[in-house]
Amino acid sequence: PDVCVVGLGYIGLPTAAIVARSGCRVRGIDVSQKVVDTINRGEIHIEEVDLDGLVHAVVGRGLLTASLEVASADVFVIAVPTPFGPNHEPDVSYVLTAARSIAPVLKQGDIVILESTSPVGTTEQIRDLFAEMRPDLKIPGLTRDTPDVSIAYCPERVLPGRILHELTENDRSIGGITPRCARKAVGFYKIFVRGQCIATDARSAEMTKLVENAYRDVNIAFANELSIVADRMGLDVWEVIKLANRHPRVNILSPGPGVGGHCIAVDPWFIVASAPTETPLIRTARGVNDGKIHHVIAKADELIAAHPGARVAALGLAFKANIDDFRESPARLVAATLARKYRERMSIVEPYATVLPREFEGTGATQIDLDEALEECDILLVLVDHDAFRQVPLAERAGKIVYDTRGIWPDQPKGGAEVGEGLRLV
Ligand code: SAJ
Repeated sequence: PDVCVVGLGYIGLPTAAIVARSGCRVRGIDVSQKVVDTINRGEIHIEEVDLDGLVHAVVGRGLLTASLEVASADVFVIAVPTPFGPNHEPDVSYVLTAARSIAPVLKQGDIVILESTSPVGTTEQIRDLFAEMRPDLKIPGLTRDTPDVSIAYCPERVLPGRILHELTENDRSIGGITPRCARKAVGFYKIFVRGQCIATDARSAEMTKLVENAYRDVNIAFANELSIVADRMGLDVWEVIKLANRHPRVNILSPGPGVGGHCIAVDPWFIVASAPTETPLIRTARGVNDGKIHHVIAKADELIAAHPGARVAALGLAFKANIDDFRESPARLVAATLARKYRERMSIVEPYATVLPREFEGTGATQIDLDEALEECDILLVLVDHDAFRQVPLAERAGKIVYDTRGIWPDQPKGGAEVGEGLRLV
């Protein structure tokens, strides 16, 4: 089939490239001329392992082209952002705009699939929009006859840094507006997915995606709450979690400086918005994870203030390990808040950033490399568990004051709070 992927971001572009690799002709649509031009040159505007080579290859073979305009195709995949508003209410306007752009070119036999994380009911909104804009077509769910088009919801569940692998290997939940729609959409995913394609209804598939990320958020909140409790009780949370996880039915996740990224910290709110009074746990988990950021800021602030003149290195700005994605990153918020206060005393180590984000401008904080930090800084704040940090041997950090929010250095000696004596806070 000819495929049209609307939205060429972190999900749309890798999906477009993988579908093209399987031999389909793919037209990718984006609102940004710059993005369109970059892709048509065979280059990419986002960072993801091995994506550059793949895009270069499929553009070179003429299988993937990018454009500003939607055109006729057999399958349409919508992968545009669904942000939330000031009161955490989901904003599906990009999804509806994408659907509106598809409606005029829809023809009999076409399949339209929504992949964007969306509140329950959004796929039905697309159905209603098509019915309104195309009274000439038989729309599934609204006709007793065999419908002319198929409409389905299929969330992506790929992990940044492993997107190309997970796009083909993960199982997919594929929810049709009708069972026939689901079957048609499954047929499309089977072209490039090696994992199982499981057919369901659209509303269940929408909820499944939200539930997966809310599940993780709630579990990380448990770990983050434990870390604050352990801190208060003078216990090493990492030791306690390690031991508890020896129980065959316990698997506590890792505490950190908060939850970042564009999914786990966002999607739970979509469930809360649909059922505000029935979601005390999900809402509280969000509060715990956001609160952990401020706990880390307060604790780091206290530590730095207690050591006037000591030089501080913040290790990491990314939202998680080994990626160069700094959006919605707790580490970045912690480092920037401290940089505004401690200015020249603060240095930032981020091997995945060529320059510091804009909010560091004018703070006086500078970017240094890991070697310099280990030689020149007295206080090390571990904010991201990049492998490069994890691998620093004890000998190189023995005399440092360490605040290890990720638990990457369990062998760091606990000691007095004086510079040179060594101290490990968790
Ligand atoms: N984190 C912790 N402790 C942990 C695990 C994660 O503090 O034990 C933090 C990370 O440091 C990061 C945040 O949580 O700041 C999220 O990281 P992540 O690796 O858990 O997830 P994401 O946001 O990269 O991707 C998630 C994945 N969802 C699940 O694992 C249920 C991915 O499969 C989804 O496709 C993606 O969200 C998405 O797009 O929705």
